[in-house]
Amino acid sequence: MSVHQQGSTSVLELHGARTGNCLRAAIALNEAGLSYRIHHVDLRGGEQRSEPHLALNPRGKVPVLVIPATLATPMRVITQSNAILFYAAEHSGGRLLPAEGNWQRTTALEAFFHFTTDVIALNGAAFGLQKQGHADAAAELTDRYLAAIDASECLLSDAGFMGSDDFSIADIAAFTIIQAVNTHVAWTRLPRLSAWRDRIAERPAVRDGTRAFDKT
Ligand SMILES: N[C@@H](CCC(=O)N[C@@H](CS)C(=O)NCC(=O)O)C(=O)O
Repeated sequence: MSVHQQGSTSVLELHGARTGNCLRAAIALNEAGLSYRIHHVDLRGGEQRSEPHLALNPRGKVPVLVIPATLATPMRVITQSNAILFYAAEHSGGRLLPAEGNWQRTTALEAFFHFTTDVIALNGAAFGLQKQGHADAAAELTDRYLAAIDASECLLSDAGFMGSDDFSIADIAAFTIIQAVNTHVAWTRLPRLSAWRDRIAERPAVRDGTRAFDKT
């Protein structure tokens, strides 16, 4: 999506709150070495449905990444966390996703989609169903995404990353959802996944991204 400049900022702006989807975007921008400003959106207060926010994202969701205008391009807006991950990857000089034609890219994407479609999407749906009082359906989806997390140990490469030999957006997608549901994961039977999680958590860009929406 691109929108006309509203004349505000010359750095990237990440609009969001302390949720898994927003932390995923923040970690990716950090890992890519992109500087950005945080704009807190008060979800409890309904700010995501305010006029200024809807002007950026008519679907009333966060995260939203605002890319400032340049002489050559208008201001642009990205509204899906995983699209923000791809934007970060494109601007990371190859550090977050291997180049096209490299088999490692395919295996990284395989792991990335395992987490986005089989874990993150089901987690979001389970959350919505639970809120609407459909506890049984929510529990069924929860069992399915926890099983997908169990199964993800076999996606770890010998080098210890999700799907490929290097850190990538697959690790970011996996780490943020696993942290969000961490108390439900059967860690004792997942030693490699547990070691991977500890290693990813120690990365400075991950540590800083995890705190991006903390209010000091
Ligand atoms: N698929 C979207 C999901 C966005 C989403 O559901 N965001 C939640 C917070 S994590 C939100 O904005 N909730 C506020 C609401 O629905 O009112 C993404 O990955 O960005």
